[in-house]
Amino acid sequence: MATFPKDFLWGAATAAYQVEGAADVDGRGPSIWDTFSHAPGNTLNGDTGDVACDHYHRYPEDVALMKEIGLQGYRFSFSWSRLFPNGDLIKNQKGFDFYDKLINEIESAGITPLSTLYHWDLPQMLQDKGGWVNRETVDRFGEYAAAVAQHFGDRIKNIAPINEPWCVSWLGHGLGVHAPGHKDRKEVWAAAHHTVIAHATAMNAMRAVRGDIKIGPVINQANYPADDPQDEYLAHAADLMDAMQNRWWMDAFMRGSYPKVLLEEFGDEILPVIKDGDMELARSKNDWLGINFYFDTRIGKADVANPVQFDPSTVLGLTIDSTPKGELTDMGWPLTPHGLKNLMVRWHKEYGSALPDIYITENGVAYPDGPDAHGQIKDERRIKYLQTHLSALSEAIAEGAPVKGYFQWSLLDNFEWSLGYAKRFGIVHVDYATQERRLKDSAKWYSEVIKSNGATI
Ligand code: GBH
Repeated sequence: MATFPKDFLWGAATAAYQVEGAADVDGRGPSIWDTFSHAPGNTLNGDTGDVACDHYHRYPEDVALMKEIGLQGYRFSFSWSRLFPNGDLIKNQKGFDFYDKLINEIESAGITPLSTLYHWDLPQMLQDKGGWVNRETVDRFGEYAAAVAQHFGDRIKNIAPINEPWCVSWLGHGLGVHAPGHKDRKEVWAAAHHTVIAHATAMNAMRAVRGDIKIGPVINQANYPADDPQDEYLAHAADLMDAMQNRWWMDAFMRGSYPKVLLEEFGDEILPVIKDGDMELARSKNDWLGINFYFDTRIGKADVANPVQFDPSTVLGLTIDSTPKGELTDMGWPLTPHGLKNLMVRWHKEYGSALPDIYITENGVAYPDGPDAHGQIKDERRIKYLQTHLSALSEAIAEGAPVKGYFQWSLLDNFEWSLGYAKRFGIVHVDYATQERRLKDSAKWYSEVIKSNGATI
């Protein structure tokens, strides 16, 4: 039976561009995702976040749903260009009004808000000056962070500066599947380093404003098991993949260094973007650590018929096969719940008492299930996914991993980036034609989990 600590925090998460809509309403400025999704060929069916779940107008109903489910925590992100349309310090008052109302609604429902400053929607004006490849963006981000802490810090006590900096760097600048859609490994290293420095800069800026905000990074992590660990090429490929996705961020934040294997192989590309003093700045005493987990990626020999389409290993110059095996989700991702346990146990062993409290800030799955003739949404496979991952998590906790909370991704079906509205991660179904919300069976199941603090898993 699964057991969780007494004060474990049960929540769900969303992100601004994926749910808010109202892209052109009340003075919001354009972000790189507006530009990217509106350019032909970048998203499935040309979908954009213009309307999304219209959460900007429907937030009272959405907070009521959170309350009905019994969520204790809610992780959302601020849209930078709704608060500061140009990415400078000229405020958009109506943007501040929106988040004031949202936060007050969340708090009156008795729910703890946890917020992200940057979930991929850079103000377009900053992209026009080079975006995350330009070091100046770090300074703008620090100013933005301080302004948010100043205004919302009396009510928001948990802030993650950047969501999944790996995705910002690799998917945005290496694979080109996310905004700004570039494919250039040199840009990847610059963005990867600048997001590390931006994290620390934002942390220091917020702490200078208020001492009572708890700050942590949110890192997407995965294991990269080699099919044959004795095979030198595969073992090396697995090591590189682990270094670029997990250790780049963990080493930077925990130790103030980058993985040796990356510096050895790509030092001529990486070192030019690192300035004196950067690595001391990078090593930041985080109050907590957010980890997003979806699945592990196997590392195999490349001589197969169906290599996966968007493979980050190619950006490193590797030729491997990582075609997932076994049952797949609607994203084509494998089911690897034990991977979540492995990661937690790994960090616990590696860092011991230096490891801050961990929150699983995202975990969830896409399946297409919609309402049947009676309006019921029987998403049994999602329940199974959540159940197996939460069981794995409880095993890690039993082994001593300091995991203090879990945020399911996502509260609502929403704009799944390049895949638009085709993929549904919600425990609440959204009918995009009518904007009608309906609890899926998984939401009802999750309610019971929360009520029993995990005993019904
Ligand atoms: C999260 O990203 C996002 O934070 C969230 O906004 C999003 O809606 C959610 O997941 C669901 O996708 O296949 O080569 O890209 C998760 C991103 C997905 C990034 C798996 C790494 C594997 C490597 N991660 N991906 S690749």
